[in-house]
Parts: sequence; structure tokens; C-alpha cells
Amino acid sequence: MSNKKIMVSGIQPSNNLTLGNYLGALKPFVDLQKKYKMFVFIADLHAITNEFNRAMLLKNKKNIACLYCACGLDIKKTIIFNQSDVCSHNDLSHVLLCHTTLGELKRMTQFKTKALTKNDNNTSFIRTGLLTYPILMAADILLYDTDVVIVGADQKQHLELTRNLAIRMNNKYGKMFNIPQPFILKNASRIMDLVDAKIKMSKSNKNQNGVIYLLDDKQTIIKKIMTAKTDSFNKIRYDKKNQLEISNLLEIYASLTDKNINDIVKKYRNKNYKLFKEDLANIVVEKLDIIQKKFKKISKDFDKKIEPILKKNAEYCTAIVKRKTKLVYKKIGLTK
Ligand code: AQP
Repeated sequence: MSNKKIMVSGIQPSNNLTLGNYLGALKPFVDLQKKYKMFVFIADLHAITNEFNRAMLLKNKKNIACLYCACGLDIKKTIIFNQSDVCSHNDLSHVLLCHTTLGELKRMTQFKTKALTKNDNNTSFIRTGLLTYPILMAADILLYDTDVVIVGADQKQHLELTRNLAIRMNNKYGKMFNIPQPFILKNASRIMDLVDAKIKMSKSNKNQNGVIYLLDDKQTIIKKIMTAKTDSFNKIRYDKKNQLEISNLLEIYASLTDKNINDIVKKYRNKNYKLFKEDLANIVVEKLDIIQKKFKKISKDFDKKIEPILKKNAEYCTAIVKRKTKLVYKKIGLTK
């Protein structure tokens, strides 16, 4: 193995990927792959913790693999694989679950938010995967002796749980896990929904008008941006407290062009929202057009070129992480 630091991450194939996934995850991954040994998986085991449909799941998995490459992940440098092809993720997850309390899982803000919005305190009908997925996430991280994990604000708590579990297990049975450090992205944007800027732009948001999907066609992108909610000030200012919507559009502009937000604000100081939105729509269309062209080409060759690499990578990962599960099993007394 090289002596580069190890970074692990994944995206759930729970729907088509969004501009939020691109700016908050894929774009930074592309920069980081030069410096880190990166494992980027298709988090299919996580995707089944919510409602899912077999045909869509298979389609989304293929699309994500192709989009990873189309967005610039270098399949020769970065180890891309399907999570479910590496059985140890589940094996370690079970061991970790047995060392976690119900209280710890119920305290997770994401569980509380998702569970409560679904069934108002009545947890009887909540899928247990929603409760236990942070432990699968812990297994995803700890299996690879991960040094650093990219964490957005909503995943901080899960990484803390991972670290606590690793320390707990190391103290009880002797050192078996590396303790991963959080990696806070510089200039990381949390892209918000275009219709309701109080919520994150998410793959599975109900109202698709607020979500730009990486595979949306040109007309759809233009329509979504031109009809994005804004305020009545008609002044382009970066003010997340009073002008949340336009600030979100400014962040998208800045992230896509790698420009400074203040410079963009200066450029549009005396311009109206319509003109700003038209320019932003062009920028998004242009960027996504490049990705979509690559995506089309890669998708055609998926069976011949991408799928075999995913399989080979899964075998490579299996070999690495089997050593880890073997060590854990031995330390805790499952094997001699
Ligand atoms: N709106 C966003 N802004 C910035 N970053 C984002 N990410 C997701 N949405 C935004 C980042 O993309 C990766 C996606 O990981 P995931 O699919 O495992 O989880 P998620 O955060 O739950 O993504 P979604 O799109 O919101 O999916 P659904 O709707 O299925 O729950 C992460 O690195 C995340 O930070």
C-alpha cells in the first residue's frame, strides 16, 4: 500500500445525483484524489434503509458509477466499488451494533428528524435501518483504517459515534481500529433547495422543482433556476440571515466557477435577479453539459469497461478488509 493517507466516502444510490451531491461531495473528491488514497463506494446498503424499488436501485447504481467517472473521479487512482460487493461491511456492522446502545442511536439528530417527520413520535413503523445505519457507516469507515473522513454538518454526529465506538472497542479488546479524524472541506457549500431554501437540496426531496439533477436536460435546468424562489428586495447580496434564497444561488455560482462570492456580488451590484439567474442558468447548463456528454459515453461502455473494474475493486477491498474483520473476530473471541 502507498503511504498516502486514506479517505473513505460514499453516496447512496437512492435517486439520481443532484447538484448538491456534485458540489458537496464529487467535486471535492476529484481534488482530493491527488493527495489521498481514496475509496469511494456506491452506498447501496445505505440506500435500502429507506423505501426503494428494485429496478430503480439497479439503475441508480449504474448511473452513480458512471457519474463518479463523468464528474472526474479517476478510476485508475480512486477505488470505486459497490458497497454490497464487500461482505465485510455487514460483518463488522453487526459486531459494532452489539457494542452500541439504543440510547446512542436514538440520540442521532438525523434519526430524530427523519423518524419524527415520518410518524410523529410513533416509532413502531420506522424501519430499523434508519436507526442503525450510522453503525453501518462506522463499519464503512473503520474497516479501511481510514485516516480522514469528509464530514458535512449533518454527519458530524455520526463520525463522533464512529470514533467513540472505535475507542471503546480498542480499550476493551486491545487496539484494532485507527481513530479517524474529521476533514472539514474549505469553502464547502451546503446547497439548499431552490423552492424551499430552508431544506437541503436532496436527491429524495418530494418537490423536484427545487432540485437540480445532474442528468436534467437544458430546458429543465433553465426552468428550475429561473423559477427558483427569491425575495422581493431584488438586490443581490450575500446575506444568509435575511436573503437565504439569493445567498444560496450565489453559493452555487461561486462553487461552480471557483470564484469569490464577494466578487460575484460586486459584479451584479446593480443588476436584477432575472439577469443573475440567466447567467447562473448558463453556468449550470454548461457545466452539466460537459458531465452529461462524458456520462453518455461512459454509460455505453459500462458493461465492458466500468463493471469489470467495480468487480475487481471489490475483490481488492475484500482482501484488505477481511484482514480487519479477522483481527476483530480474533480480538473479541469469535475465533482463536
Ligand atoms: N445539498 C447538498 N449540499 C452539499 N452537499 C451535499 N451532499 C448531499 N446533498 C448536499 C453531499 O453528498 C454526499 C451524499 O451522500 P448520501 O447520498 O450518502 O447522503 P445524503 O447527504 O443524504 O444525500 P442526499 O442527496 O440528501 O440523499 P437522500 O435524499 O437520499 O437522503 C454527502 O457527502 C453529502 O454531504
